[in-house]
Amino acid sequence: FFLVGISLISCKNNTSEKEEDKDPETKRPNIVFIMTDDHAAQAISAYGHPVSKLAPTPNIDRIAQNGVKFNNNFCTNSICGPSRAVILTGKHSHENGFRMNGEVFDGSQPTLPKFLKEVGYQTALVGKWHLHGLPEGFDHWNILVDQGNYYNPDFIKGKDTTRIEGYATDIITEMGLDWLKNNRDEDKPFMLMVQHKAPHRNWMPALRHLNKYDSIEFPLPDSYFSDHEGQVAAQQQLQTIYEDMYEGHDLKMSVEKGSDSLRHNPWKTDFERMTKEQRDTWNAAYRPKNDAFHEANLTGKELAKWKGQRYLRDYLATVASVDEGVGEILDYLEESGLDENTLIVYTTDQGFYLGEKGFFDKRFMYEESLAMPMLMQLPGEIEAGSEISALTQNLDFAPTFLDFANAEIPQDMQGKSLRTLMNNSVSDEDFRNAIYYHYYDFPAFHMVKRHYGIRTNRFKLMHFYDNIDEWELYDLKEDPKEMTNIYNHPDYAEVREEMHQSLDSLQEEYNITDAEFKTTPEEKVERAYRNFA
Ligand code: SGN
Ligand code: CA
Repeated sequence: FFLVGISLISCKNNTSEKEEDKDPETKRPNIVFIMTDDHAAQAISAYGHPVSKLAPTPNIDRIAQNGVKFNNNFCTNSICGPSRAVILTGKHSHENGFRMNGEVFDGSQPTLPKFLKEVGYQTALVGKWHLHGLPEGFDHWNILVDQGNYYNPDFIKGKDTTRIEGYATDIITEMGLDWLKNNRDEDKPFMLMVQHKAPHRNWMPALRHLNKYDSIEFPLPDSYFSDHEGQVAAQQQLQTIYEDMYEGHDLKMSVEKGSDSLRHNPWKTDFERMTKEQRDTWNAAYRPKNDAFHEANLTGKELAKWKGQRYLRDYLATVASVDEGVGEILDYLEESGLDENTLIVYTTDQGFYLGEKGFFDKRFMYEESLAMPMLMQLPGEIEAGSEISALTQNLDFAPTFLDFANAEIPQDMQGKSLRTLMNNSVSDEDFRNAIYYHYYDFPAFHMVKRHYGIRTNRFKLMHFYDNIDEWELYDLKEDPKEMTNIYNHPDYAEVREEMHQSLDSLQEEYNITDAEFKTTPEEKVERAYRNFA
């Protein structure tokens, strides 16, 4: 038995990657990873939210129909750069070193694309990167400068920065397709990452979609005018649609009737970089809507609701281009037969608010920003139309992809392969008891306080700290919208104790030391300056 074991192991080791991939039985799957920026689950019709029913995403939904929908997938730190760093490393922010936007990712550390290359995969990345520094571990990359712009964005490829005329979502889709069709080595399995800017702020739709949702009244959430009772950090944020959005830049409101000049618009470049033709088409679409707004003379809550409507219409119109792009990629994968052996993933870097609690943006550990939509398909491995309710995280992408590539999953990765869930060898309940979260980016845009916490299937405990010391506890079964903080409720004293214990043990498991909770006054000043200068 011992000898047989040895020979099996050595046989496996001697098999070269190419041999393995020549046999259709053992051929490792390709990976097409499509990630948007700030795409709320409420805006993906596969997730069934009322808003998405009025603005469906039929192509993104195809992935759920062909494969699996994860219903409890969460980020570890609800902000762009950190989420991307977690995806690349399979490690929490304190381990991969990228805690806040604006930091520089240490590209020399081991990452998913590097591990995949080692086992013979070809790796490519197009679109948003936002980790500062240049990508490492990719055979091919072409990335947006910083956050990227919707119109005529600048891309960095090697040493060159080039402005490409057109609409960012369409350009990035095209770049992904071009690589698939013309640039890859057909003898190797590959991972292609297609990473959109949309639907990130300031939600500028494509010219063909400027009027797409004008006739639709989207439902605003019940909590739109929340006063955040019992939620001190929420009372002090700056991400309330009707208080903090810039009327020009974000809401595209004009200064007066008949004018195309925008109200408050601090980042002029988003509009100034449009060509005259683009701008004319844009103005022709927005002028009548803005004129009607001026005529209506809205104030108070009516004005606040109008702003929510304008936001949702623009946001969902930017999603429309994403959905079309996903459709084009799926069509190509199907026509070429590649879909038979390609793990196709749709996700976004974190959740987002569509007016819940009055908010836009993300950052908070409340459900809307914590949740990350995640859909995957791979025929033969993933049952079509299935759903998984296990507690999963962006931490799990890297181990999952390495597992599919038959590569070793490094011991120090903190995520877990989701393959066991997809082949039903582990039940949803047994996969993970609780997820850990930690957000650090304060002071910064939107002024959401630093906080950390855990979420189980039923409860959520969070602690806001730094220049505040506030605990919140929610019973997600009784109060899924997290309106009532029950941290001090006597009926929940026992739950609170248990949650504290789980939090402590999870922090120990993830190697979290006291240093994680400290900020120096210099760091605070430096960050505040960097964000608001
Ligand atoms: C920009 C946005 C913010 C947003 C951050 C982070 N302002 O600064 O609203 O929170 O990005 O977003 S904008 O007016 O410049 O768009 S993230 O997705 O990159 O984390
Ligand atoms: Ca984001």
